[in-house]
Amino acid sequence: MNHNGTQTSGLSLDDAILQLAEDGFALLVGMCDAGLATRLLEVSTERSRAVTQALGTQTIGIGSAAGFHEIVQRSPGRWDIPVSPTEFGVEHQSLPWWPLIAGTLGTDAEHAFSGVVYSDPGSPAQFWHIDSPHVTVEHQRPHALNVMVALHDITLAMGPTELASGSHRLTNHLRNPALVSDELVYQHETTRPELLVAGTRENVPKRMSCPLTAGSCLVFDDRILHRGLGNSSTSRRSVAYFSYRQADYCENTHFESQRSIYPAGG
Ligand SMILES: O=C(O)CCC(=O)C(=O)O
Repeated sequence: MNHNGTQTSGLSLDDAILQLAEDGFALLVGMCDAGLATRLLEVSTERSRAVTQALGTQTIGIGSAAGFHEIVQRSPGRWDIPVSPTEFGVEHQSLPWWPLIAGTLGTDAEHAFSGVVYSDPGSPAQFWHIDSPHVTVEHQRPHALNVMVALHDITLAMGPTELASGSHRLTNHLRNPALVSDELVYQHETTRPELLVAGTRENVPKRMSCPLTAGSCLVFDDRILHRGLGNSSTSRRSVAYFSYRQADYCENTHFESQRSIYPAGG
């Protein structure tokens, strides 16, 4: 995976586990068959239709605390709609990426969140961010992993997810006093790969993004610096996500809303 848009070919499970530890992400080309990708897209499209209809003219800000249980605007024009595995009609331990999750987080890893993130045509790139902070000064194996599934072919113009390779080792605010945990987790304009190595001799982590074919998956460590790129195409860009955590990890910075789009008792 690189700036020129070349996808890595299939990886063995052992190689994917190693790459995830080393680079903080693994690209699994063609991981989902067409039937699974179609099902995830159909459920996502119908859920998004129902939720945006129920949202109606209610205002919604940016970020999970300003959103609703059913929908969060992650950045302007980028929508996150939770959908459970049951609602998707899947059993999460039977999904094709489960061996990689179990091999990294342990066989007792738990499903944390799932849903769809889609970006509207014309939506801008996000600010760089991580999904959860490091919890110890020493580098540990991941406590949470995200799987992003391309629900259709995603061109560079549609804005795939961009990652800063290896940055999961550099986002530790407990180790680097120049980093502010909240500014890493809650998209902040000054957060970018260069910040992680400012004042050190370390190389700036390389920015990685590539077009994705339908059913391909990007699996990444929750602590890696990443962002959704802008959508300069004329089509919606949709990815399903499945997030997993170690059995004893329960911090939640993903969904902090206290309200529903549906009227109480409705
Ligand atoms: O849309 C994407 O590609 C990534 C979204 C994301 O990282 C987020 O909303 O936190």
